[in-house]
Amino acid sequence: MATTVLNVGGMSCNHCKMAVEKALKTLDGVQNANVDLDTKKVSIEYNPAGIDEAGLKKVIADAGYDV
Ligand SMILES: [Cu+2]
Repeated sequence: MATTVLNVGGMSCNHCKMAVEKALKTLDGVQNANVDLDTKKVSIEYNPAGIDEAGLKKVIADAGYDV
């Protein structure tokens, strides 16, 4: 497993937190995703064999947030 922390813009409330976490967790390669609204960061545990950081960013962008 690898862990990465990404800065995500546009998250303002608990709904945003849930939306970003849910979008990430639906991915096969993602083990866990946790948004910190105070710092606007999401830490993601993922399997690098299943998805790369570019793929993670794409999913966040597709959910409507700036990454
Ligand atoms: Cu929100």
